[in-house]
Amino acid sequence: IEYSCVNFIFGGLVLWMQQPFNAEPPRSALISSYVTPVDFFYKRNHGPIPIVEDVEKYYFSITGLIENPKDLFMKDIMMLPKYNVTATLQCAGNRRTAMSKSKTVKGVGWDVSAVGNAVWGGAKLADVLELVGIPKQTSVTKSGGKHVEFVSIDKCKEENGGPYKASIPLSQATDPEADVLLAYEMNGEVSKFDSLWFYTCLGGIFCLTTQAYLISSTLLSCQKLLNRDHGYPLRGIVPGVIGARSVKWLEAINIIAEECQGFFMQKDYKMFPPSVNWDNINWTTRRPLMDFPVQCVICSLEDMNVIKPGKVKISGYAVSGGGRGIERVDVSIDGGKNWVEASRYQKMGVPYVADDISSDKWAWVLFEVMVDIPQSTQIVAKAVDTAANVQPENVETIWNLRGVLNTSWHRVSVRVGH
Ligand code: MTE
Ligand code: MO
Repeated sequence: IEYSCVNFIFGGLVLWMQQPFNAEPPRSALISSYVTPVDFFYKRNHGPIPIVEDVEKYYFSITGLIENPKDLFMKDIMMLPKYNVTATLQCAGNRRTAMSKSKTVKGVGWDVSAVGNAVWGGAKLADVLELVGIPKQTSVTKSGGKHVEFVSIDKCKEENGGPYKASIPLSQATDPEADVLLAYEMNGEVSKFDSLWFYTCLGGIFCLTTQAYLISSTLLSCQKLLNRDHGYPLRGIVPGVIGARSVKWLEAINIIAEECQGFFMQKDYKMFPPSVNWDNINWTTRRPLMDFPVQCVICSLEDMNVIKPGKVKISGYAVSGGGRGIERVDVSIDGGKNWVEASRYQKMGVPYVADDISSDKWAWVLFEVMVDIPQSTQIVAKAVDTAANVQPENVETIWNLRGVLNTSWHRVSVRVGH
């Protein structure tokens, strides 16, 4: 059964769909820390969350256009050098609801929090591929492999019951600088809660004893380094790229000649012009979305909040894809006529400088600025990335039927009351 749009607050997350499990935190939670705690990290699933019971027995295979296909166990991955990469993961559908206000779009009705910033711990995919004989910086294997396809354990209806999958170019996968990971840790946190808790609570409504049993067994089985909702025991992390390419619960990695032909690469997560509708769509005319464009969101205010006149702190996040940092964040308190520059940071109290080598290039910056708001108005925020890319002013100009990549200027209306 699917209960879409059950707007249900559970464990601090707003639940959009119970099955598959899709939830996001309230926007204010995002700015309370630079690294998003696992419990406040959005969860986006296309199918039921698989349960890997015995991590000792877990393995995935690397096959396809390579000389020596191999099965790898967790211990093989753990033996490789471990990297901690701070990277923001953002769903291409983040801010979809705002896009659907312009004209209906199809998809989960995300607000502005289908995004989170985590420290992912794991092996570099470039090192893993070296284990099976593919050198660093390879764009094509001897047998003609040009893409790396991640295949998951979870099955979804869009794939007609087949696994969720996606691919990235081999050149990116074998580039150590691209920081693509097979991650087995998230924030170094040992996870306590996952969506099983939700089902447990539902069960509890009907049977208290079952609940007690389930809670204890969930507790015992949840001492995992990577939360089950986020891909336990192993997931891909492709920094700077839309979330959909960071495949969770890896079952296999295939080296293939052409881009992955799966549903989520070819029939979804593409951006079409505003003129394309469900009757005239031709999916083959567009490429799969990869790098995220520059994005910026105000998190300290909800639409139509009532505030007192006077000084207010406006804060939020800004992030761009492809390893491009954030150059500037502008805030307006008059609907976009006049602007002030906000200050930016990644570590609390330390100002962020876009070209500083110590900055986390795959991660968001948080911004804040004090403004004086005398009367009801519209507050706007927009960012510029280090390649001088800017955001579109209005959502209408980038409207697309799947409601992806809404990176238009973020606007919140506030009412000033006494
Ligand atoms: N991987 C699998 N196996 N199944 C999925 O449904 N969803 C993708 C991606 N990887 C998905 C997946 C999408 S669309 C996003 S935005 C991110 O995972 C969300 O990751 P998270 O749930 O850890 O936040
Ligand atoms: Mo997504």
